[in-house]
Amino acid sequence: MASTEGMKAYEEDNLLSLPKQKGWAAGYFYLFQDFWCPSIFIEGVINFQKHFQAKDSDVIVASFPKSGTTWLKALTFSILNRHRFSSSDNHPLLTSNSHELVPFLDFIFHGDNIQHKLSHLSNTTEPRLFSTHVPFPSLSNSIKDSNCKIVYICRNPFDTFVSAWVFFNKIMSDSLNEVTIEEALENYCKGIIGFGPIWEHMLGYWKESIATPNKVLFLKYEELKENANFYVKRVAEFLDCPFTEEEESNGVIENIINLCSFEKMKNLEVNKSGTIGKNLVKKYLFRKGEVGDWVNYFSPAMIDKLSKTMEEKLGGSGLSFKTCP
Ligand code: PAP
Repeated sequence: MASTEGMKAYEEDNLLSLPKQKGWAAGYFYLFQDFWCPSIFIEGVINFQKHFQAKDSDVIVASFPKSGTTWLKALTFSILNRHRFSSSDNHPLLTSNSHELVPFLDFIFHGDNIQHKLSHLSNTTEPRLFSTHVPFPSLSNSIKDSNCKIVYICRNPFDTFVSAWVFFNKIMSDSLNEVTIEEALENYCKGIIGFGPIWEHMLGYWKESIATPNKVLFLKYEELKENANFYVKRVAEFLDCPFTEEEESNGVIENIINLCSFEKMKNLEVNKSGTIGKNLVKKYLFRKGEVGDWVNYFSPAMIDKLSKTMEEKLGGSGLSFKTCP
């Protein structure tokens, strides 16, 4: 890396001395501010914390990886921008992946030209919509201190694990030795996964959503699947742009749900080929989009291991997930 501002921060903070673990795909995870940060994100995360100035009107989609980020980005974008774009024609989601429309704060400050990026962001039309995989305590102070809103999505750790294992092991790292599912689960239960431990990630936002319900809306992938209509309305109310009765009777909510549905998004030409950035193959963001697919991957011993870990980590928190088929 050249002498970028990020690199200076990298040296200042002496990250190289942090504990590190081999990642599931290429690269390492560094134990940074109590979470395992993938090496490719370190510079971006430091710059995000250092430079990003949130505005009160900002909306942040936050998630643990493989929990439904692509879907929630699409839904939130469509809800916020429904007066600019109808759900049927010329909608940006028909020609762009939701990750292209809702950038990751953890990644946009990677590399040089930070000042240029900051000035571009400050001129972006409001409300600005961003996303992050960073745990709540590590968000930039301006996000915590401003009136901006955070919509968080989590998912049953069983399904999140399978989604991540397939994605990182089979898809992202074709050229590397495969990590077995048992080995991957071992690491996952120890918290070792990008942005993990998953329990701390979920609990950080969960507690914040209870303490400041106007600031953080906590959603579950399973509940969104089960009752999309209810939660799309909930998100709109939370973002202070509730649907009118007229919109409801004109089918605006259903149109948004259909536009953002797994089948619709997976089958759009824009999502069938190409990459986001250099490496993220768009079609791999859409695998099965189901609840409970983990039963096809877990042995009884693995179920036992993850169930016990979840009981230990989440027990008493009020946050729970189904741990039997
Ligand atoms: P990311 O962290 O790489 O952005 P993310 O979008 O959070 O991934 O999660 C991907 C999961 O969401 C995949 O789940 P699966 O592996 O169990 O299939 C993906 O299929 C699913 N997904 C993507 N788009 C949608 C959608 N529109 N509706 C429901 N699920 C979706």
